[in-house]
Amino acid sequence: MKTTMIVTSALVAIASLAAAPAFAGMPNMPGMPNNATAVKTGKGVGVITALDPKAAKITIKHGAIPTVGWPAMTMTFAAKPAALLKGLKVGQTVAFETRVQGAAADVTAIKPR
Ligand SMILES: [Cu+2]
Repeated sequence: MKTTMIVTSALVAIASLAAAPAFAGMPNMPGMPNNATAVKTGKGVGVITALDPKAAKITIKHGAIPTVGWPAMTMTFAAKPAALLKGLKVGQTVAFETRVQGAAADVTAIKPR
């Protein structure tokens, strides 16, 4: 029952985001037009689909993060600091914090869950 309620509220969040014209370009989010330069932060949960520690990059298939205006998607983040990626593996489910400014999205904290 609890799971059903969480899923339902997530779907409502996704549906309301999808209705907003500003999200038409979401599949290409890192490069999407974005006139907002304000810094936003959010917490998400997702699965690591790619890791590039040398480039400090991590790709996460994550759920909706309402505080930064994102529906669920797969995207690449810059890890700041890069040391955050130590010990992580592709396929792990992680909880993370993100800092978003314009088209730049950083992971500022991350841990397996
Ligand atoms: Cu995203």
